[in-house]
Amino acid sequence: KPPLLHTSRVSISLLRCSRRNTRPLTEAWGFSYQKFVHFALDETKRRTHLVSSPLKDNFISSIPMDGKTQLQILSFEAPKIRLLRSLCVEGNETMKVLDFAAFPKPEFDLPIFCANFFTTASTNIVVLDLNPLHDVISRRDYKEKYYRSLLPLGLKYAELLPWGGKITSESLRFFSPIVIWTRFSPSEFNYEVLYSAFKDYFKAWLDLMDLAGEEASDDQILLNCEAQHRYLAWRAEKDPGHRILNKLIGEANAKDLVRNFLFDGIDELGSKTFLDYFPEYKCEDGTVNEKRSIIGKSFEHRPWDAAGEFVGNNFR
Ligand code: BLA
Repeated sequence: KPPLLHTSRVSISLLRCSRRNTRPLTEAWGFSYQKFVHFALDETKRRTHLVSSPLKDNFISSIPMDGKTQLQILSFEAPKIRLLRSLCVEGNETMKVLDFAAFPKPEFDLPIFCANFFTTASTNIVVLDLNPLHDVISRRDYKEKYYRSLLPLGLKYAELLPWGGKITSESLRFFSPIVIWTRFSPSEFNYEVLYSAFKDYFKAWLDLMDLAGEEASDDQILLNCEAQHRYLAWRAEKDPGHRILNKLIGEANAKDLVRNFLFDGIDELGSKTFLDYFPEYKCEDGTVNEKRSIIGKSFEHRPWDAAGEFVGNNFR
């Protein structure tokens, strides 16, 4: 039986902050994703031995920017963490970005922590999740092991940060029953909720990490390796942020950043190609279809019910 994990509370200060307090932040640019990153690093350091990874040193000098935008990258590793990395884009009046992820070592079947926030003056696009390493629909045991005790946490935020509408259908297989996929307009209240959700989700991930035991069999480690490699292959090829990174730092630098920093491991954890994993993207001439989605967008409503059962498009 999986141990019952604590499900953190939305902080009291947040509850005191009235829901009606949704005044837009004209000075919203004062807010920063840096505090999210600081929180995560401090919290991780309290729980494990975090060491700086040399990965990022290869990039610092190779990123020409427009003179205003700052692109901050950080990367670390720990006894159970293969790669904990962060990309933060700020200093530009038109957007802010946080792409924060933690990838476990293949000896552990832990989910992948994933926080992707894209903010402009008019909107925020948010994906926050403990992305499952293995398929939560066909592998019920995996879902039970990691998500059953987290469902109350997911439900709380599903109310505060409601489902963001139709998405690339293919993305759904990388999301968990507690995924937060939402869009909202900038307001102090919304940022407080998002910060609170980030803290709670990250602490939940660290709790799982604390408890995780090393796999006993080499076969299982291989399966974990392949599952993580498939995930990296998906994101390195189809992440919606690529176009913006291309614009910011040029195509060659963006490609390098994506393959050797954001989704580092793609050349080490396996040898299959994107098309081996996702053959439906193969064009007649053998190249990868540039479309993000073959099936198209769907899932207008949250495709999991309150008990964490997958209901797909049959939302009632
Ligand atoms: C939009 N980002 C999105 C969307 C999703 C994600 C689901 C909605 C559009 C869609 O349906 O595809 C995020 N998709 C994910 C994640 C996974 C996935 C995390 O499959 C994981 C498995 N986003 C970033 C970065 C930038 C960024 C670094 O992470 C920019 C530098 C931008 N995301 C971005 C933009 C959009 C977006 C501009 C809107 C564009 C669009 O809808 O195509």
